[in-house]
Amino acid sequence: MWPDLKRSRVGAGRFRGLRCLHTHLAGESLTQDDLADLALLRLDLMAAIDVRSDGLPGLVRAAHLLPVDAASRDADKEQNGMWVFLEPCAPSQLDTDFLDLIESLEEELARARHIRSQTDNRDRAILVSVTTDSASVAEESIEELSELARSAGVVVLDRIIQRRPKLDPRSLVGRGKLDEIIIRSLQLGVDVIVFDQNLSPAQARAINEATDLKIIDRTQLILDIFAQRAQSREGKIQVELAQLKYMLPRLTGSGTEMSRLMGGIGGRGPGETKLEVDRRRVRDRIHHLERQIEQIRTSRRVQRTRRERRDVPVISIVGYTNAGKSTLLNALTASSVTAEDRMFATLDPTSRRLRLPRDREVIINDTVGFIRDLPPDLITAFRATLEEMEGSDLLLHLADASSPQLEGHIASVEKILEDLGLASIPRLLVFNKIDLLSEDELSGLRSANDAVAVSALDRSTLVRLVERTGDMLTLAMAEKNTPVGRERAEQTIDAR
Ligand SMILES: Nc1nc2c(ncn2[C@@H]2O[C@H](COP(=O)(O)OP(=O)(O)OP(=O)(O)O)[C@@H](O)[C@H]2O)c(=O)[nH]1
Ligand SMILES: [Mg+2]
Repeated sequence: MWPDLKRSRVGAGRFRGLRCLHTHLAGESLTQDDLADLALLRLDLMAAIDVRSDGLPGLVRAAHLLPVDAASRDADKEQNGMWVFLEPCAPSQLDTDFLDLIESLEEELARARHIRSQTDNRDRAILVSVTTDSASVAEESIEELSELARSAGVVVLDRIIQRRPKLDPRSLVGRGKLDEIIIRSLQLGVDVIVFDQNLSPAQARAINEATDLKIIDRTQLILDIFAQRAQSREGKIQVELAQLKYMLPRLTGSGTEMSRLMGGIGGRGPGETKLEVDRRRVRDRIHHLERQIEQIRTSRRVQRTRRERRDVPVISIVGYTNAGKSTLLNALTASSVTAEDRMFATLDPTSRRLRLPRDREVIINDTVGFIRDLPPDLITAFRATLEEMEGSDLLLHLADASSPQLEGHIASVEKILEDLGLASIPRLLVFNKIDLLSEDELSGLRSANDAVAVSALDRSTLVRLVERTGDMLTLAMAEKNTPVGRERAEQTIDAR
């Protein structure tokens, strides 16, 4: 049994300062367990001395870890690059100066770290997805996770997919696999292990006990992106609330363990000092934030009523994250809202005025992007923002037609709209990014759906969209007023 080694020297770019010396009775070489301990505990050295049948010492077999530098890391994806075996020899012939050896290895380790921290201080991660489904489902899912990681500013060094008949309730992946993942992480020098599946508080705890590395799950990664993007006071309140709610049930330990749970990426959790207080203070903070959000909701409701009274129709562009919503808003209104090739670029939605044909003025909203399995805490926290969509007269559901996951994205968005009680608002499906499609793909898309196809990067493709939007709006507004109004509107449109 290993005694509790505490966290001494861990993370300092050094080995543990301990050598493990033990005996083997059957003359076997270092076992897989020996090597796993060497790696997991970051020991200086693991040595086994054979005990001969006459009781005298036989050969000494020893191994130590090898600092892996960036160059050899990619070239050598196998695990055997991790440790080095010393030539087995009799104890009397051991003439290695271990102190010397370890010191030079540590120097190399420190140098590698130094180089990397000077050139790139982004967090480096391994992504892990555990699935009971087919490998292709997991493959798609981990692809999206890696997009999320990239958007969070994390460098992905490796992806591991594990298929098992059922998820392990204790550690999700099972103990053996977990060791393998941790060793792989140490070998690559990663800072974070990101799980594609959400970890229960108990699983997060069990995994955290097994390693000193930072562990986060998909929800935390999404929360982290939101935390990075939040600009407005309102956005910040909403993100902090979501983070606190997610973390509250996970707050059990104290000290280092807790700050590790709280850390987020690059330490951007909801303020570590704020959190190194007890659960009661966290709960107080949650109540405080919830009250603030209530106030925001009330004042927004007032604004909305005022707007409705002025009778300016409202259109919201909704859709999966990165579909091109902000780009479309820019194209329609000649604005310059931030649009980037990363997920959740928009967190604080913008409204713009748009003049439709026949001089009709409308308000058009950009909105926060949706994603499959949006964390419930996030939905609750962002209610004030999401409610903005409630007052819309028309939703433009923008979908990235160039994505291989198009169908899945559309279904996710429709489900979320349903959950938010927005399914009854008239909705127009708009396919975006058609500039990336071939002629065949495009005509397939057109014939299969009663939808408009555009490229938000090319304003000339927007004519049809503006027309359809105007028509649907006319219908929607007429319906809002009287059935007769609707009939008349329909006739006008038909006549045209
Ligand atoms: N090729 C092509 N790229 C597009 C088109 N529309 C948008 N993009 C690109 O898609 C990326 C995402 O666009 P955004 O407008 O930020 O997407 P969004 O839906 O607002 O995304 P979030 O705010 O992150 O949810 C950007 O890199 C855009 O340049 C298009 O029609 N064609
Ligand atoms: Mg956007």
